[in-house]
Amino acid sequence: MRKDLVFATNNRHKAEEIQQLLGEGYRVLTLKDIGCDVDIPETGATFAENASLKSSYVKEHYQLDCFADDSGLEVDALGLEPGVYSARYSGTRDDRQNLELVLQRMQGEETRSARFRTVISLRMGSESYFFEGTAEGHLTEAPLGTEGFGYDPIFRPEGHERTFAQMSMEEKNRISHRAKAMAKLIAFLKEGAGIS
Ligand code: ITT
Repeated sequence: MRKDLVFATNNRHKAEEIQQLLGEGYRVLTLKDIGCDVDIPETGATFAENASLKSSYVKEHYQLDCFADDSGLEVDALGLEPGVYSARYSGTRDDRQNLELVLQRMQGEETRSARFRTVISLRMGSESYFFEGTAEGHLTEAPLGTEGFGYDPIFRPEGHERTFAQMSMEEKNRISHRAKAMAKLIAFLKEGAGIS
């Protein structure tokens, strides 16, 4: 039987990616699916705090077990920015403007190491759990590829010749930060905790 899981997100790309990772055994419900149209404030200073704010909001207002993630890009030469500000780095939610600002700030910079980081917060019953995943890589000089979202066109993962945006969703899902954090969440759920 398919289990319902609330994923506290408004980002349909992420919901699609995670549905694919979870497979047939689960049905991922988004905030829209449960009738929640609140833009839950992400005012934390860390990915864990922001993920927790989102999962706790659903738990407290809908009494549903829920998980939420917060992710972002950490660029070493920019002191780990954009970090928790990834979604609005340029002051807008426009992916193109955000990645252009990163490229602009990285102009002439030789140290181009960066990573995507995801932290998942799971609120189950009265318990709270965290799962983390990272994808190490380097920033390109210019955007390459049209798949994915966010900073995918400027991020080339370690050991690969192409950016995330030049990979299919399946290929990205094998190596991404979110996939790694999700794998830990799935392993935890399969250990028998279960979700009601
Ligand atoms: P929700 O908060 O509604 O879940 P969001 O778009 O804000 O959606 P995140 O907080 O997880 O998603 O991510 C913040 C930003 O970090 C996101 O808008 C992208 O710019 C970037 N980002 C996160 N994961 C990414 C990925 O896999 N590829 C490219 N960019 C990513």
